[in-house]
Amino acid sequence: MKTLITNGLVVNSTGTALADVLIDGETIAAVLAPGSQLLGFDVAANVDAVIDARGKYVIPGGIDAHTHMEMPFGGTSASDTFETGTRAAAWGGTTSIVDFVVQYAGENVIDQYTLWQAKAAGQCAIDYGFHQILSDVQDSSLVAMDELLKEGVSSFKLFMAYKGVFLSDDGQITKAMQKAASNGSMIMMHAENGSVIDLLVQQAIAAGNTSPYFHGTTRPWQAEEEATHRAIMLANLTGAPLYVVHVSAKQAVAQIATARDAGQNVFGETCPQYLYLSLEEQLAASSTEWGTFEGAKWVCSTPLRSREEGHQHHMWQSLRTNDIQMVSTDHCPFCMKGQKDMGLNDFSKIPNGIGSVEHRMDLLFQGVVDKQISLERWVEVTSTTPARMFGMYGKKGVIQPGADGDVVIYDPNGHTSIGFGEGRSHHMNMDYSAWEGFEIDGHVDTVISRGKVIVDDDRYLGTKGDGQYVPRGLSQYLI
Ligand code: DUC
Ligand code: ZN
Ligand code: ZN
Repeated sequence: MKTLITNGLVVNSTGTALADVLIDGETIAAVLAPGSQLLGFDVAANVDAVIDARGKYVIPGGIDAHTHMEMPFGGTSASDTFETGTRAAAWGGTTSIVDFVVQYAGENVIDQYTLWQAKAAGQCAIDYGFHQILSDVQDSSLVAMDELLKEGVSSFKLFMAYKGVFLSDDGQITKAMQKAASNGSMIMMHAENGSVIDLLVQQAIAAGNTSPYFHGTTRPWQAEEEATHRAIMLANLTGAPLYVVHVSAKQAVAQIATARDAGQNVFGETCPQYLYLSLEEQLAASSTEWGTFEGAKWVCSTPLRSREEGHQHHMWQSLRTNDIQMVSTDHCPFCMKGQKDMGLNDFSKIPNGIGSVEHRMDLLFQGVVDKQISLERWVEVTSTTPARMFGMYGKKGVIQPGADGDVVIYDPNGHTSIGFGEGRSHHMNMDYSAWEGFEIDGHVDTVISRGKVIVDDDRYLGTKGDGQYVPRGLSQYLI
């Protein structure tokens, strides 16, 4: 199958050009001057399909490097399976995810990796890779870090919060970092001080402060800044590269910026929820249906921060200045009925997470419209940097000959209404939308995954199992 996308504005992180894009089979074969002439040969007359992208952007497919499909967590499991979550991602212009294999204390890392490969096999709508979560860092886990590298798992996530579930102590973190420093892999960190949070949560519940709002107040920015600083110091000690996930506090950004300015290999990721949503507007929300429990829809960790304190504004600024390098979703959806409502009388029992995998490309494009980031930076933070950060660049994250045919045609004159109402868009397996009512001045028109059109004109044309496992190399930000 040969497809030619004509007359679009090709947007790479390095710049834009009016060009035609030829996809041959699963691969981009050529990027041509508009008009599709190649040494007098009429390309358009010799392909199977021509897609007219006049007036539209032609961008590399989105890469969401932080998702938790069907993750067992908080006494339940994330409501999107690999099948439903990757299909929703495709609807929103994301053509690759990197999900997390979970290892809880006592479990064997390689056994868990094998289990996650089996869960995802034949299910995904788009390409997928894996990071590996390590909780207790057993001797066998350190050996597994070398073995997994050969399998294309080049990043390992540790948690400084969730005691008894995921938390690794500083000694365990140091051990894993020493291994990463020696084998070239990336350490990803959930940076919140778990002991402090556990104490504040206990005190809040004892005082009768049980509503979702207190999820935010018991995970203060100081707990994020402190843990971020500690993670940076341990990375400095060991020489490991460090990627801090879901940064939400401006003070944590400052720690990352300081370390980067000092020459350390430290990177920061934020998520759409920390750019748009807040403690005051969402976590404190009440509705007729849910009363003061409405805020449970937005219980995630790190938590939504105060708009009065200016975290959201600072996060957009940090994306512009490259103090924060990329945007993932931390997609971890739970339904209100039967999942979030486990915490009706105790916010600490609300499963942590919100669903955004479908909307990340749109929400960040709105940042272009609102002049928060440039068009090229949109592509960079949603596709190119994730590809480079996690060893996929060249095949992913760029429109160039030799790259996978993962291409999105985005209409800047289109419109997307997010949510469940009439004419709105929502395909994730949830009974609510964390983004209900958001209006986007743009629209994902066509999504092509390895040369196959899987979304076109608001129709889903893909099939379960289209997506393939992507073995990843080392981060291209490291020497
Ligand atoms: N935070 C969430 O909100 N959900 C999944 C795990 C995490 O760290
Ligand atoms: Zn986390
Ligand atoms: Zn996460």
